[in-house]
Amino acid sequence: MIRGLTGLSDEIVQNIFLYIAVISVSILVLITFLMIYFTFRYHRRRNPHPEDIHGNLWLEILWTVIPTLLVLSMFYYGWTGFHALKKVPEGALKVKITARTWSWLFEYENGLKETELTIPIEKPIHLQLTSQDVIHSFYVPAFRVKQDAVPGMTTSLWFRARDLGTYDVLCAEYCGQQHAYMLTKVRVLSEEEFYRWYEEKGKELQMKKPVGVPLGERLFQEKGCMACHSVDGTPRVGPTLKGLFGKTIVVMTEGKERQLKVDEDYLRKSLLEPNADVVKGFPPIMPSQKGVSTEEDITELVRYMKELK
Ligand code: HEC
Ligand SMILES: [Cu+2]
Repeated sequence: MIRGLTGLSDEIVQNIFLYIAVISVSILVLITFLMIYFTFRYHRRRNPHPEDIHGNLWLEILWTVIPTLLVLSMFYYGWTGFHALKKVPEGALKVKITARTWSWLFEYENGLKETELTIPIEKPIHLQLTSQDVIHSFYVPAFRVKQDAVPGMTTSLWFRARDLGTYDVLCAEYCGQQHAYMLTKVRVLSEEEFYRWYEEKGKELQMKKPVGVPLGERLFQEKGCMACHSVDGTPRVGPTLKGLFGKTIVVMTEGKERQLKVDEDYLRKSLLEPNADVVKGFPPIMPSQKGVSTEEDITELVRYMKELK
């Protein structure tokens, strides 16, 4: 058995990758060597009269059996490795991941919602993924894990971090214009530090008043609005929300152009039915908050946007 097959996901993937790479390279070297060797050995000058060979039983058995065994062994290690990656150890820390265009949301068992994944070292982490819109893929190269997030279903994944530090998270499934910027981090803390952080955040959550960042701004980040909207005037995929309230804008309503003055109702409608009035010059790609955000969250977001002077 390959070492580490029951251990960490990065070891499992690493070892199987190495195993397959070593076999592939050996075969490449062997075939290339034989090719060159035969070119000289059976050159026309040495073998002026070509000869037909009518079968060699042993040779044929060998070159059927050996590759079959090699390929089966790759399958065996791939299969058991896959199972090890799918079998979540007991006592794992559960985190739900929601992917959407173009950001990640991590939800802990105490209800805490974060846009970066913070985890304790050594502890197995059990991730359950889903998507709000299109297919995304959660990919952490440092841990050798990758799993699709598919709308309408839950997929799962586990891993364990062996070193402290911060690691990159990417989306590995092309999901539209800002796909390449669908980045975030995994922060690995010591167990003690992690639980301190976790409990502090949990307390803030219960007080319903996060310390530091105002609620509206926090929701704006948590719901991934900033993937498409800036609040400082720079245009992104969507219009900037700076100074939007009270402005007169041009929208397309059922294919017809019309002007309107941005009020509270319009802001609310923009969240719940983003495609009813599409801002002229922008694509109709904003995901609806219907069924995703609570009434209170919507109210808070609208209040936040009204104040973006
Ligand atoms: C995937 C990209 C994307 C995300 C995520 C997104 N939006 Fe949008 N949004 C757009 C685009 C594109 C438009 C312009 C087209 C339209 O009106 O549908 C828009 C329009 C708007 C408008 C109307 C703006 C105007 O100038 O009239 C508001 C308000 C708004 N979004 C708020 C939000 C909030 C709040 C969130 C987070 C809950 C959010 N958006 C998330 C892409 C996005
Ligand atoms: Cu994606």
